[in-house]
Amino acid sequence: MKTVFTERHRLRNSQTELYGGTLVRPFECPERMDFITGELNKRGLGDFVEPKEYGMDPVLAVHDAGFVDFLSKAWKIWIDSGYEGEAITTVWPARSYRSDKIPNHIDGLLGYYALASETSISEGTWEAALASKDVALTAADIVLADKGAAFALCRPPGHHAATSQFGGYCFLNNAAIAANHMRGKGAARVAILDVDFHHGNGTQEIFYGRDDVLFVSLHGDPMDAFPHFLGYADETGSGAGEGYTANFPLPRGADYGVWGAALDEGLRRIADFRADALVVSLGVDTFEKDPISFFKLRSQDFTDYGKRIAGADLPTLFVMEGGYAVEEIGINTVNVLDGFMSAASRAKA
Ligand code: Q9C
Ligand code: ZN
Repeated sequence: MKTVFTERHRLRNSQTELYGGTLVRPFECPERMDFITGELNKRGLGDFVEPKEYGMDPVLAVHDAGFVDFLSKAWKIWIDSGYEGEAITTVWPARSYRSDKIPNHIDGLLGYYALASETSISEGTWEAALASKDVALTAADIVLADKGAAFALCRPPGHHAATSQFGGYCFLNNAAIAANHMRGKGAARVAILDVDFHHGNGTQEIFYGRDDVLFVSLHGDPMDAFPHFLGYADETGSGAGEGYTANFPLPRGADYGVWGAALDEGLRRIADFRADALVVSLGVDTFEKDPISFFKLRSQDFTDYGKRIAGADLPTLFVMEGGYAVEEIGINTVNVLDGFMSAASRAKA
């Protein structure tokens, strides 16, 4: 299986994350990629491809133009306003405010376009986000051409990024951009399976009213886990999209028995949908040692679920999302790909 990857991810090198009342170095750090590329090489899977440039059309097909314009300029506006640290959101259009005003001041703009305050915007963030969506699009085209499988080693991640909001370490929704691109290129029905520990609120929102993209997500119950305000089981889609969103919120301490049963149910939903292609939002923060999550998957469980995903027998695009147990992120990620390839007939393409 080919891995699409670029060193340009290093342009995202924020030094601040607001966590537990202090500014810490972000959990979502560049070294994450070093452990994944290192493990791919070690296990003979280092078939790396550089991304092509796709421009903005595939981005604007899922994201709001004002939001994209804001992201492209946010760092400059922030610095020009005289601030010295990284851009951290401090105010929002909260329930008692109006939400129809897009302020001029950078503080107001950040609040309008941010979902959360842990994700600082830093110099180079936009350039890294652009490279990341190109990684996803390049891998999507490989999957379409081969009817096989490919790994988009994206950083920054994307599944929290909504039509017009960033946050949860995400800026552009790589998986959504890729899935929508595949829709326009011959895959009439695309299923998205989001196995990151956190609910893929951005992906869900982008496709909520559509019946051509099925969104299935397994995640920590938002009553107890980020993003807290979306990802409940009663969210099933709206209008034409009714029945095309399926959430599996799972409790603290969920082990592979519990998680795997939800995966099997999600895979049944995907089989019923009769998809032409599958996009896997691959976060490995379900690992027992993840520092910010509360599931109990062991490293060998990742191999097993890779095999189960291969059972869907679909052209499959893996898109990297979260995973913060940095020392083990390579092993767990490559275990999924390895398990998939060991069980998939079409993976060899
Ligand atoms: N107390 C991804 O995995 N903060 N994003 C959690 C925990 C945000 C995770 C706070 C976590 C975002 C792509
Ligand atoms: Zn996550």
